[in-house]
Amino acid sequence: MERKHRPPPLPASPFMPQPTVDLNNGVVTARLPSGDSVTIYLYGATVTSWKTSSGKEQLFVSSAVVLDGSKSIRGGIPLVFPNFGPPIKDHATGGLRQHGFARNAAWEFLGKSSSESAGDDSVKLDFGLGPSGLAEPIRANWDYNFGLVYSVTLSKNKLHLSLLVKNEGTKPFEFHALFHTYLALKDISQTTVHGLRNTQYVDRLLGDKTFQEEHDELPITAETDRVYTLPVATSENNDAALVVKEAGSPSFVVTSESLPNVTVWNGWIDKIKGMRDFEPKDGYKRYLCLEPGSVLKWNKLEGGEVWSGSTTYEAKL
Ligand code: TA6
Repeated sequence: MERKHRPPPLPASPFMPQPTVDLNNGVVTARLPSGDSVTIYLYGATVTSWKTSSGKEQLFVSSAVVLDGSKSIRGGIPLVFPNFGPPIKDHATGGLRQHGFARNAAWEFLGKSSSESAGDDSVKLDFGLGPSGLAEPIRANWDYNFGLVYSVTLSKNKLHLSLLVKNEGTKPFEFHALFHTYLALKDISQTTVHGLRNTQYVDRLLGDKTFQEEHDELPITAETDRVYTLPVATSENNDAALVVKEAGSPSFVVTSESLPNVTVWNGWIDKIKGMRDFEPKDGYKRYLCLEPGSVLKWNKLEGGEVWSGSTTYEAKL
């Protein structure tokens, strides 16, 4: 029986700190009571900072980064959609730029959500992009009615990224999607990637030929630009996790869902020397791009269909 004059629900305790989320001048910053924080530019919905409770920055951003919207952000986590790599001739994305338009587009902040428990330990930030967020020439070059919802969830020592793609129109379209994450390192020469052994990879530096990875701990000792195909998580290896190790200790654990590929990229000395917006030039020693995505085969959506893929980075140091 309904009680008369039921007291209002108790608010989350005023004494338990809550996550904070600010939006200023096109930049969203979220902070947890634990001190973990994340910063996202609406330009490209690019994550430019992820700090754990110790205050340690987990992402690499070039000190010559251009943040005025005139070019994609060099570092952090740029988004790649609808095409990975250089535009592909004779494909619907052939008129777009390298890595597509998502990282240069004006995304909308859709809002935040966090669990109601007092002293919450996570906050989810949602961003949206549709044809209206694209400059006319780009819309003309890829004339499909698409909808993207990109969610960034910050929790203690973890950053979860999820991209949902919807075909809002009737014409089917094909796309690639990838999180182009620049992980911050102390020293690339002390860094290895574990979890790729026996997987196949396309070597972008060797004519896109396919090889099998022999290393249990992959060292990065020269320019590296490889797209791996990961084993589908099974009951045996249900956590098909990748582990970035520094001096033998895990520094990042990376797990993904519905993303069959991961690109491992370090431009090394010469490639970085040629990048005007990449500074300092010895910065190649302090980053590794570990980029989960779905990029070796086109993903196809019929009208009304939806695709989603997600990745979780856990910082261990
Ligand atoms: O993901 C690796 C890669 O495709 C490399 O080939 C290199 O071009 C890198 O992306 C950076 O590309 P960007 O267009 O951001 O300069």
